[in-house]
Amino acid sequence: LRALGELRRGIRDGALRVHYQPQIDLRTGTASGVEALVRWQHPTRGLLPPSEFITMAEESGLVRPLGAWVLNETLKQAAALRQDPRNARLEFAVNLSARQLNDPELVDTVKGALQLWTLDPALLQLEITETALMSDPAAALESLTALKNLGVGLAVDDFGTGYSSLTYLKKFPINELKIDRSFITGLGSDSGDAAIVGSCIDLAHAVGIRAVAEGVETSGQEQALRAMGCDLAQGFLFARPLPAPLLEEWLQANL
Ligand code: G
Ligand code: G
Ligand code: MN
Ligand code: NA
Repeated sequence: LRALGELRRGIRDGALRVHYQPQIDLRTGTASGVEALVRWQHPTRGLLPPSEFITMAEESGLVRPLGAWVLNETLKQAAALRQDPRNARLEFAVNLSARQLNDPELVDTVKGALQLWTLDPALLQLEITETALMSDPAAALESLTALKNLGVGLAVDDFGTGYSSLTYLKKFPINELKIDRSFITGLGSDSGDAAIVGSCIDLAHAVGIRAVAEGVETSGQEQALRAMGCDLAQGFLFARPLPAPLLEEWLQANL
C-alpha cells in the first residue's frame, strides 16, 4: 500500500520516464519506429523497470493515468523529433494494458493526444497483449474498432505466449503481430523455435499484416528473420531502450 501511494505521487509529481527502443525495417536496415517503455524514477530505489510496478498499476487502476501520461509524453517527444524532417515518418508504439482497453475514456484520451501534438494517427501504433485482448473480447473489440476508426495502428504484443487464438487475428482490426522474444532466442540453434517464428511470419502475411520480431540479440537471428521475410525487428542487437536525448543521437547516427 505504501508503494501504491508512492506510485500515485510519482505519476502526479513527474517521476515517470519514457525510454524508446528503435524498431528496424529489415529490408532497408533503417529505423521505422520506436517503442515507448515506461520507467519509474523511484525516490530511493533508483530507476525501476515496468516489471517492478506495472502489475500494481494495473490492479489498482493507476495504469489509466499512467498510460495517459506515457501517451502524452511519447507524442510530445514525437513532435520534437519531427523537427528533423528525416524523422517525419517515424512511428511511435505505445503499450496498453487490459485496464486501459476497458476504459470508456480511452478513445477520447488517444484522440485528444493526437490532436494536441498533431501526430498523423497512422504513425501511432498501440500494442495490446493477447491476454489483454482475451480478458474481455467484446469490450476489446469495441475499443479496438473505435481506435481503428481514429486511424491508429494496432499490434498484438507478446504473440505466442497467450491464447494465440487465430480467430482474433481475423476478428480484431489488427495490423501488426509482435512475435515474443522467447521464440527469437532459439533462432539459429533450436529448429523448433525457427519453425514457430517462420509460421508466425507466414500467418501474419497470410492475413495481410506485418510481422515484428522482439528481442533480437545476434546478427544470426537478424539474418534468419530477414530470410524468413520478417518485416521489422527490435532488440539489443540494434539498440536498448534509450532516454530521449540518446534516442535522438542514435537516430542521427543510424538514419
Ligand atoms: O522495458 P521492459 O522490457 O522492462 O518492459 C516490460 C514490459 O512492460 C513491456 O513488454 C510492456 O508490456 C510493459 N510496459 C512497458 N511500458 C508500458 C506502458 O507504458 N504501459 C503498459 N501498460 N505497459 C508497459
Ligand atoms: O512490450 P514488451 O514486453 O515486449 O517490451 C519489450 C521488453 O523487452 C522491454 O522491457 C525491453 O527492455 C526488453 N528487451 C528489448 N530488447 C531486448 C533484447 O534484445 N533482449 C532482451 N533480453 N530483452 C529485451
Ligand atoms: Mn510491447
Ligand atoms: Na512484447
